[in-house]
Amino acid sequence: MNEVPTSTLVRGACPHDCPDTCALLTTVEQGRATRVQGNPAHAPTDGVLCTKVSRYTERTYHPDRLLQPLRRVGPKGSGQFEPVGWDEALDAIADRLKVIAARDPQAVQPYSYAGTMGHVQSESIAGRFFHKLGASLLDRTICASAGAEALTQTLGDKVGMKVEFFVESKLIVIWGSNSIGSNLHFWRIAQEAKRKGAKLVCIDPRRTETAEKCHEHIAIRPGTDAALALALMHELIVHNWLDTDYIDRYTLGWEGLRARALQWTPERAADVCGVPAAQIRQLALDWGTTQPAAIRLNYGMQRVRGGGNAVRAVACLPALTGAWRHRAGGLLLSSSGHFPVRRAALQRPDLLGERRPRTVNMATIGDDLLRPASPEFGPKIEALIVYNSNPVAIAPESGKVVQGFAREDLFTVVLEHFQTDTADYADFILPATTQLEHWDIHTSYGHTDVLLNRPAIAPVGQARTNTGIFRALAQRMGFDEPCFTESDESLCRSAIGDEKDFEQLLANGFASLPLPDAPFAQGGFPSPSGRCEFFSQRLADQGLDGLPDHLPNYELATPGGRYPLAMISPPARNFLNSSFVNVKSLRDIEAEPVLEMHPQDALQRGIADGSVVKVFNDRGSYHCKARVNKRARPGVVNGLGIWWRKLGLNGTNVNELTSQNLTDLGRAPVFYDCLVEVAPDPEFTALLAKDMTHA
Ligand SMILES: Nc1nc2c(c(=O)[nH]1)N[C@H]1C(S)=C(S)[C@@H](COP(=O)(O)OP(=O)(O)OC[C@H]3O[C@@H](n4cnc5c(=O)[nH]c(N)nc54)[C@H](O)[C@@H]3O)O[C@H]1N2
Ligand SMILES: Nc1nc2c(c(=O)[nH]1)N[C@H]1C(S)=C(S)[C@@H](COP(=O)(O)OP(=O)(O)OC[C@H]3O[C@@H](n4cnc5c(=O)[nH]c(N)nc54)[C@H](O)[C@@H]3O)O[C@H]1N2
Ligand code: SF4
Ligand SMILES: [Mo]
Repeated sequence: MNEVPTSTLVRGACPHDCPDTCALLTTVEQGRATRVQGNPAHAPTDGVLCTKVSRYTERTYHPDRLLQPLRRVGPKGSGQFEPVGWDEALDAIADRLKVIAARDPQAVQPYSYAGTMGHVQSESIAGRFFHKLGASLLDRTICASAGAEALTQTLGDKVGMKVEFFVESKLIVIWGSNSIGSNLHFWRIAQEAKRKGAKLVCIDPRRTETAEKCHEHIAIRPGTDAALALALMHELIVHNWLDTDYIDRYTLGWEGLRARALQWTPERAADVCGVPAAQIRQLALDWGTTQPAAIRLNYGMQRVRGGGNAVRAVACLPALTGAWRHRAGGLLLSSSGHFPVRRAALQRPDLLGERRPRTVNMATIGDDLLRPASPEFGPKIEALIVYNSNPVAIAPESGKVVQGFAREDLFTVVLEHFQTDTADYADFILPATTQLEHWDIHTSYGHTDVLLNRPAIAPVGQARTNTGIFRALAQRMGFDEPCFTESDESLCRSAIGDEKDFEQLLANGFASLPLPDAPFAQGGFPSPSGRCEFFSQRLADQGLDGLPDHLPNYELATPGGRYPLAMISPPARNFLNSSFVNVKSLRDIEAEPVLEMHPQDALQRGIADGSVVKVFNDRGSYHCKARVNKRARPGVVNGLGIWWRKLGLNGTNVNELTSQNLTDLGRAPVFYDCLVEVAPDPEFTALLAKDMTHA
C-alpha cells in the first residue's frame, strides 16, 4: 500500500495584474510548495487557473530566483553584481538616502506598479516610508488611468455590472479586450451565455483568439472607438431605439450628446474606423433591440490619445437603451470602486504633514530621469526605489528610459524576484518574497470578492517581504512611529477594517461584497448628480470638453508618410506584462518576439512569414520575427509584448518604438498610438542563423 505523503493545502490569491483575481490552493509537502491550483469553492475562479499561474511553483523555485542581496560591481546595465549581507546593503542604502534627503527629499523617487496587486505588499509600509521621508509622489498611470478617469467622469466611480450576470445577457459586446488572453474567467461566462443563445460581438483591430470565437468581429482601426460609439448613438436616435424614461430620470446632458451624435452618420464613422457602415448599422440594431445587453469593456481601447473620451462615449451606451435596468445589462470596465479599501490607513498620507511633494508621472519616467533641476520640475531625480515593476521593459520610449537608468549619478535600488532588465541597472538588488511566501489582501477589478493570501512556505533563500524591507529601512532612517512596526497580518486587517469580515476571510479565504444585483436599475450612480453624466461639469470646469468626442490619434498615417503602419502591442497570452518571460516553459510557447502583419502589407515590403524584420520609427528600432497572417488588419501591425529586452533578438523590445505622449484624460501612456515602418533584415536573419548553429 502506498503511503500518502503529509501535505497541506494553503488558501491564497493570485497576485497578478489581471481582472480575474483567482483564489489559489497551494499544496505544501515537507515545507515545499508542489502544486498551485484554482480553488473550486470560489465561484469566479471555478477551480481553474490560467497556464501562467498554474506554473507558479516553476517561477517560485526558478534557478534564477534572487536569493540574496546584490551590490553592483560593473558599469550600469552590465548586470555584474556581488553578494552582500542584508545589514550592509540596508545600511548603505539608508546612508545614501539620508544624504540626498537632507538636500531635498523630493530627489528620491519611488517607482512601483502592480507586480503584485496585494494591498499590503504594494503601497502599505512603502507608502508610509515615502510619505514620512517626503519623497516625490508617483502618478500611477501606466495601465488604467485614462479609462478609470473616464468612468469616474461618467458613472461616478470604477463601478459596473456584476460579472456573474453576463451569463444571462442576450448580447455581449467585448470591446477592446482579448478575454481569452487576459480575462479568461470572463470568457468562461461569455461562452456559457453563448451556449444559452447570446450573440457575441468583439471590437478589436486584431483578430484575436477571442474575436475568432465571437459571432461578429469588428476590426476597427486603433483609436477610433469614440467615432463608432457616436455612430451607434446616431442610429439609436434615428430609429428611436431609446429608453427615454431612463434618459429623463437618470442621465445628465442628453440634449448636448444627442446633437453631437447626430453629426456621426454610420458612413462618416465607417470612414474613420475603417469598417463597413453596414456592420455599424447591424451593431446598432442589435444594441437597440436586444435586452438584456451588456458591454465588457477593457483597457485595450484606452491606450491612445483619445482613450478617455472613447471610454466615456462607450460608457454612455447602456443608459441610452436603459440596459442598466436588468442585472444582465449595462457595462463592466472595472469593479474596483465597489471595494471600501482603507487606503489612507494603509499608506498614511498624513505622515507628510504640511509638505506637498511634487508628483512624477510614471509614464514619462524616460524624460523625467533625464531632466535637470528647474523651478518647474524641482530637483533632479537622484535616487530611484523600484518595486513591483520592471520599467526598463514596460515604460514607453525605452531608449530614453535606458539612458535615464544608465546615469552614473543616479542611485537605484530594485526589489525583485529576478534580475530583470531594470535590476541590471540597480546599485543594489534586494530579493523579495513571492505570493507563496507572504501575507496579503486582495480586491479585484473584474469581480466583487475580497481574498486573503496566506503564506504557504517560508521565504526562499534570504528573500524578504517588501513590507519587511521598508520596515528595516525605516528603522535605519530613524522613523520611530509605531506604524512602521505594524505586522503584515495586522495590515491585512487594517485594509478592510471590519473584524467580522476578517474572520470570514481567515476561515474561507474569500468573501463577497454585499451589493445589489442591478446597481443602477434606478439610477443612483455615484456621480455628483447621481446620474449617468453624458455631460461632465467637472471636465468642463477643467477647460475640457464636457461631452465625449472622437479625438484622432497623435500619430495618424498619411499618404506617402514615412511611417505608414499603426502598431499596437497587446500582451502575449503566456506572459503577464513582462512577468513570466523568463519562465522557460512559457517562453517556449511564445517562442520569440513577433510582429503580426497582414499578407498585403508584408507582400508590399517583401517580407516572408518567419523572417526577421526591423520595426522602426524616429524613436528607435526593434528586431523580431514577422508572422504574416490575418490576425493583423491591413495597415495595422501587432507587436506582441512585453518581452524582456535581454531575452529578445537584439536586446530591445517593442517599447523602443512607443512614445511618451499622454492620453486626453488620466495622463496615461499611449502605447497603441504609434506609427512605424517595417523592413526585411536579411543580414540580421543570416547572423541569427549563424549564431544558432554555434549555440
Ligand atoms: N495573459 C495576459 N493577461 C493579462 C495581461 C497580460 O500581459 N497577459 N495583462 C494584464 C493587464 S496589466 C491588463 S491592464 C489587462 C489588459 O487587458 P485588456 O484590457 O483586455 O487589454 P489588452 O489585452 O491590452 O488589449 C485588449 C485588446 O484591445 C485591442 N485594442 C488595441 N487597440 C485598440 C483600440 O484602439 N480599440 C479597440 N477596440 N481595441 C483595441 C488589442 O488588440 C487587444 O486584443 O490584462 C491583464 N491580463
Ligand atoms: N508596449 C506596451 N507596453 C505596456 C503595455 C502594453 O500593452 N504594451 N501594458 C502596460 C500595462 S497595462 C501595465 S499594467 C504595465 C505593467 O508593468 P509592470 O507593473 O512593471 O509589470 P511587470 O512587467 O509584470 O513587472 C512587475 C515586476 O514586479 C515583480 N514583482 C512581482 N511581485 C513582487 C513582489 O511581491 N515584490 C517585489 N519586490 N516585486 C514583485 C515581478 O517579478 C516583475 O518583474 O506595462 C505597460 N506596458
Ligand atoms: S493571472 Fe489572472 S487568470 Fe491567471 S491565475 Fe491570476 S487571476 Fe487567474
Ligand atoms: Mo495593466
